[in-house]
Amino acid sequence: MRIVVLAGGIGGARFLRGLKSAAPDADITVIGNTGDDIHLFGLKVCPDLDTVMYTLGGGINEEQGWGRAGESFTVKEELAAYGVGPEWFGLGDRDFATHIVRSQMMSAGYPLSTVTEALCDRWKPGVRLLPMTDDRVETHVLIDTADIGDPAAGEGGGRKAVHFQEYWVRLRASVPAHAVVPVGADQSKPAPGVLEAIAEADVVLFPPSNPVVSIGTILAVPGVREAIADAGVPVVGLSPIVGDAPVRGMADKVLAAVGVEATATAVAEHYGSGLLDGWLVDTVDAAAVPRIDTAGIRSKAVPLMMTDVEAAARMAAEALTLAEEVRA
Ligand code: FO1
Repeated sequence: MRIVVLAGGIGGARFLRGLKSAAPDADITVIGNTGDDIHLFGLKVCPDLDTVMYTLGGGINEEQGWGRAGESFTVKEELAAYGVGPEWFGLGDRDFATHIVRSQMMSAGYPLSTVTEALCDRWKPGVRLLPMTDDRVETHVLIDTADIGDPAAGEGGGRKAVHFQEYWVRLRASVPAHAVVPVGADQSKPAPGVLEAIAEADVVLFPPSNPVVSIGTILAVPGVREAIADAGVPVVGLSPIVGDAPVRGMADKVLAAVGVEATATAVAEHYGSGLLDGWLVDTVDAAAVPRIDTAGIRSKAVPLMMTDVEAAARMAAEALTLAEEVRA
């Protein structure tokens, strides 16, 4: 069975670990979000690609869900000693090596997809990891300068765009987001293999990743949404919202920015029945199933807390079962 998964960061990676366990013989292609990418210290950092690669390759810092296990921060300390920022983004020494190899290969002219394949030669994630595009896309968030005491605010403040990572990590999404913009998405093209993987898929899955800044960004690459809608195979998603709150991260902040309520139902309707055929909600949201069904999306309530690999495997199995029910 050929499975295509649109994945963001931590939720997507943990789901994929369960999917590999639930469908060990499946041929899994991951289309990874690159809107979180950030250029720091002359290096290109790809948080969502690295989180998938490290998680499936066995190098992830399990508690954090990002970065490497067994990290040290000597380089980070030395950069700070030079007064070279930003200090708020925690890059470890082992992680730096990934960004150095990636940046070196990209300055030699290799596209991000080739670089990702080369990095995966080491990590062997057991899936084919494709960036959504080889073109530069970076998500920016529009906030009020008054909310961050920005000296440049002047009277009455105004608004400014900050890089997603600054909003997410430095600001901890603690201020309202007025807009979320995947800068460059409109001009980007799907990376080599992306449209082919979707066309050849037997099922497409939307894991419990952030519907705006992760899956939404992947769908913003021209051609991707249409390819999935036209693939003619079941598209099944798992709600990242449980009991009207995001399971982790701060998805509700960016959902508000795009006018979507933080509920399992609202996210399903946000993707739309033109795209989604099935939608798993957690058992606490079982009351939402009839309304989602009415919206033309086959829904089912199952436990959606990925407490360990076995729980994630059960969720993945439920998603594949729902896909077969939809296909029938
Ligand atoms: N998240 C944090 O909350 N704090 C950090 O200092 C941080 C550093 C970091 C470094 C490399 C990397 O690949 C991810 C990192 N993340 C950090 C997580 C990152 O912000 C998120 O994983 C994604 O961008 C959202 O899914």
